[in-house]
Amino acid sequence: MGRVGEQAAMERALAIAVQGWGRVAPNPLVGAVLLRDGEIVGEGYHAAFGDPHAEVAALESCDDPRGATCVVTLEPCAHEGKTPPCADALIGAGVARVVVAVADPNPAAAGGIARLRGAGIEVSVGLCETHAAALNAPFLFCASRPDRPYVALKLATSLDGQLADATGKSQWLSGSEARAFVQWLRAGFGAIGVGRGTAVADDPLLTVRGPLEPRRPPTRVLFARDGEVPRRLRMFDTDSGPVVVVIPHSRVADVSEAIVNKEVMVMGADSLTAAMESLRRQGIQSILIEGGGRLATSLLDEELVDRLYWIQAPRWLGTGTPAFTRAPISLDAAESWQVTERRALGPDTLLVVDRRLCLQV
Ligand code: AOF
Ligand code: ZN
Repeated sequence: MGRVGEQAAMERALAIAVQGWGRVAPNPLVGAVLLRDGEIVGEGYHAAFGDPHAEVAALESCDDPRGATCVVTLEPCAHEGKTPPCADALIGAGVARVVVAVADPNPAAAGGIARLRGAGIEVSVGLCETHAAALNAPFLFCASRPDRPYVALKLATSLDGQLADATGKSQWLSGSEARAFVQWLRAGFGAIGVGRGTAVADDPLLTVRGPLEPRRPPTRVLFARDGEVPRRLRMFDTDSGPVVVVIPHSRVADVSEAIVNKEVMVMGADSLTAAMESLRRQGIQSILIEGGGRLATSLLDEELVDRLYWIQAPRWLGTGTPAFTRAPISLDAAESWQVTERRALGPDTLLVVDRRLCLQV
């Protein structure tokens, strides 16, 4: 194997960090690689909430970390949290240099960079920072925005942007790889949301049913702007995790009365912005919206979407249910988003597109 540079080591650290998806939230995904003379001599990642941090896992995997460079996706912590400070562990282990992708915006944990430098360790910050900021977009967003959850939209469409054919059929537009990806994706979000149209048309369970079992089952959220909610839906099964129905305040009493499962929480909110604020107050830090087109359009119109996971199936449907039905936006006024990832999911294509990433703390 050729020599591994710091860039390649950071890419490796970012790749292994993802293995904590669904298990570490609301903590960030963090990976660390120990490098000596162009060779990887240790690596680790934060595998589960409360478990050792990435740097400590990497140090534990290494016979002799003295003089090595630690390449890590997030600033090493300086706090005594569920585990002792990583900055102290790195100092104690005698590493010579630390390369950090992004600073930690969590005031309780930050300060590791200064502490390392104070101990005479060379620290460089910013390598692969865009990739690292995309990796932890929900964590970084929540640190600077206490008002609402991080909102991601997941849509599977045809080549011509339809969510369903002209008869309303959408199962299965995308293939099995894309569906497996969605199960994995769900596991890392605090909540999964749908609009009333989708809830009625598809009656989805909205549970996580892939091989990755989430640390906590995501809360399932039904957004019913018109306040019309069926008495029974499959997603109202609270044995599979908490359920919230969001409706206008004026409908709360009636709907609470009507829904058969009394454990379903009925939340009054007169706009999507107000709904998101209430969800954050309930402790939800990230939500994956899975449709339909009307909810997706309203969220975009209200500037409530931070990321789009767009699965494009290579089929034509002509007319059907369009993903978006927005008012015209002139090219001069059109906001540019940033493609963070392009990936094949079997025959389908995944595009991850970010509105803006939080880099500054
Ligand atoms: C690191 N390395 O691998 C992670 C860090 O709840 P605790 O005690 O585990 O602390 C979590 C906080 O520590 C988290 O919010 C973030 O600021 C930082 N996470 N830091 O040095 C890691 N996961
Ligand atoms: Zn730490």
